[in-house]
Amino acid sequence: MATDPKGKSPAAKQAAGDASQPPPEPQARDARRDERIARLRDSLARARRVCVLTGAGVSAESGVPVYRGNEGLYQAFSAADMATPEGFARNPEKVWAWYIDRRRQLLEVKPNPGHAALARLEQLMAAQGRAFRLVTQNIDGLHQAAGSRDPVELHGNIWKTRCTECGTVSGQYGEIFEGLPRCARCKALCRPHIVWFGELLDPAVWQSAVRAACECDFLLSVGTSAAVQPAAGLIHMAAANGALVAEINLEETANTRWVDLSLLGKSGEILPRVVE
Ligand code: BV8
Ligand code: ZN
Repeated sequence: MATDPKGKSPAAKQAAGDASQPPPEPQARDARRDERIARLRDSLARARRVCVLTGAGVSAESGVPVYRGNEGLYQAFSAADMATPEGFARNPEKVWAWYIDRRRQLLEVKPNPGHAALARLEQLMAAQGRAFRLVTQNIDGLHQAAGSRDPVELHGNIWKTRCTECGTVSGQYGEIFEGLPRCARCKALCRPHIVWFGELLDPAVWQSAVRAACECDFLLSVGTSAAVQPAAGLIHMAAANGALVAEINLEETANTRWVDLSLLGKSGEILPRVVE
C-alpha cells in the first residue's frame, strides 16, 4: 500500500482531499472548506510555535504577478536573463530596467487581507506568549507594509541595492531611478539586493529560516508552488521534525498530497477566516 512523506494511507489521503475523486457539489465543497478552515483555526490555536512560509501567491490579490504558470513573470521574461548573476553581467541596464519597472508597479499596490491576517496572527501569538516566525520568498515588502514585524526575507528585497565591489547594502522604499546606480562609498556598480538563481542565500538569513522551520510545531505554507530550493525544503524540515503542516494555495503543489491539511483557494479570502 503506497504511502508518502507523512506515511499516509489512502483513507487519510481521502480525508486530506485526494484530487482523484470527482469534484464535490458547490455546497458540499463549501461545507468541506468551512470544516477545513475550522480545523486549521483549531490547529493554529493549539500550536505553541508557528512558522509561516509564503510565496508570490500571497501577493497575487494585491495585483503583484506570480512567477510561474500562464500569468507568471517567467512567461514574459527569462529567469536566465533577469534573475541570474550571469544575466546581470551580460546586460545590467536591461536587468535594472526590469526591477525598476517592478518597483513602479509596487508603488501602485497595497497589502491585501491575506497579508493583514498574517500580521494579526503574529500580534495575537506574541500577546499569548507563543512563538511565531514569518519566512517569505517574496521580495515585494508587502508583509512589512501590512504590519508584519521583521519577516525573514529569503530572497532579498526589491527596494534594496548592493554594491558589487564593497557589498554595501542601501536603498529604501519608493526609490525610482534611471540608468545604473553607483555605490555611495566606492562608486562601483550596484545590483539589486536579491538572491538570484545559482546564488547562495545569505547564511544568517537561511539559518534563521531553518531554525524557525525545525523548531515549529506547526508550519503553514501559503501561496507558493514550492518549486524553488532551498526554500521549499523548509516545509519538509518541519514535517521531519514532527510539526503539523498545512498548505493554503490556489492550485495543487508537489506537497498537497502529503500535508496534514490542504486548503485550495485564495489566501486573501481564507486567511482572514482562519485568523479571526
Ligand atoms: C541555490 C528572486 C545553491 C528573483 C528567486 C535542480 C533541482 C533543484 C534545485 C535546483 C536545480 N537547479 C538549480 C537549483 C537551485 C535553484 C532552484 O530551486 N531552481 C528551481 C527553479 C528548480 N535554486 C537556486 O538557485 C537558489 N540558490 O540553490 O544556491 C546552488 C548554487 C548553484 C547551483 C545549484 C545550487 C536561489 C533561489 C532564489 C532565486 N530567486 N527570486 C526575483 O524575484 O526577481 S526565486 C523566485 O521563485 C521567487 O523569489 C519566488 O519566491 C520563488 C518561488 O516561487 P513562488 O513564490 O512559489 O511563486 P510561483 O509563481 O512559483 O507560485 C505561486 C503559487 O501561488 C502558485 O502555486 C499559485 O497557484 C499560487 N497562487 C496564485 N494566486 C494565489 C495563490 N495562492 C493563494 N492565493 C492566491 N490568490
Ligand atoms: Zn561599494
